[in-house]
Amino acid sequence: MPDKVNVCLTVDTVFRKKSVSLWHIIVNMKKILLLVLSVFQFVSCTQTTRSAQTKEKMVNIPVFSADSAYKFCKKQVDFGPRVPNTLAHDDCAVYLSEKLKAFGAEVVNQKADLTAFDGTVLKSDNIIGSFNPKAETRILLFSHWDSRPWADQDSKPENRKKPVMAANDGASGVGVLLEMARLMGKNLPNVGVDIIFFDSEDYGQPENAQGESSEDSWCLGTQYWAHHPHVPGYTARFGILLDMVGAPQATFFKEQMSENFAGNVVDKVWSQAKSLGFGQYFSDQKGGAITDDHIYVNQILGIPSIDIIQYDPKTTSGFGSYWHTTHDTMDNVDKNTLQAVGTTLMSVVYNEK
Ligand code: AHN
Ligand code: ZN
Repeated sequence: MPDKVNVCLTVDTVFRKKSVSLWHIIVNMKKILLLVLSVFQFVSCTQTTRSAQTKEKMVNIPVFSADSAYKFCKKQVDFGPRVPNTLAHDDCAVYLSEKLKAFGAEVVNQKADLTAFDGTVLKSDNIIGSFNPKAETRILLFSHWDSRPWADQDSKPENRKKPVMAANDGASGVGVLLEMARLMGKNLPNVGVDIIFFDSEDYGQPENAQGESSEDSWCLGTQYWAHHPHVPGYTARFGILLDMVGAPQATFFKEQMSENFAGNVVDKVWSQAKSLGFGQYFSDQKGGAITDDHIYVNQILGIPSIDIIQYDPKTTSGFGSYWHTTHDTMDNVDKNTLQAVGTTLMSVVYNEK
């Protein structure tokens, strides 16, 4: 904390210039003042902020803890698959809402009955946590928190009806956002921030299902919120979706629809990542177009939104080999990847004015 040391030296210099006849009083005052300043310095140093140079001035950015994000991720997975209409799902919803509240967010639980492609009514719960709720300028950060009910991409046919543990495909994004919420509650950013954990993203129609395939069978929670935002007339400067952000050595390619709708936001995030030394995760290569929660935020609400989503060129799906399989477990979540994503997003948010 060199800036705090500077404060002490300045005061010291000023006191040396005082009259000699007042020497004893000054020495005593100096001791008291230095004591007060060192207490202040100690308190400041415990805030664990990182300074970053922007074009205009230094900003203090709280330091993202990957250990903490990892724990938030594991806690969700420990409930079991968070498939809508299950106890694990409902227990996890309570956990997520309580966590956001404990971190100081204003929380809304947006419950809705949403009908899936197969007619199942999903008792859905979008969980919304707002920081600086009255601020007009807002940033939207979102992830889905539900688990896919079927591991339909599993290599073993006997696993394809089992639910997905969704460590990466669900819990990783939420874990990063919970850690950001923890830090934001202690040290508010300049702008308003809304964190939304969307439900019922992953109940989409399997490729081998009967009937016409429907892209809109995915992202049901987001579609509902976009039509019924928690605040009437809701808008935000931009939105960032985190989807599958925990795999070891994940690469995030520039997703096509993010580029089309919000190219400047892609540039903002990718250049921040690069300047922080995370260029190996945030690749400059173009990814394909992905139907994901950001599409509806862009199309329905007109909030320019991007998707940070793993692209794995080695697989035919383009997603990680664990995707929609029984292997989407904590073994596939890596703290280094969580660190890269979390640190980048903290810089993005704290540099907004
Ligand atoms: C489709 O598979 C159509 N979109 C991917 C959205 C998704 C599912 N993200 C995570 N799980
Ligand atoms: Zn999925």
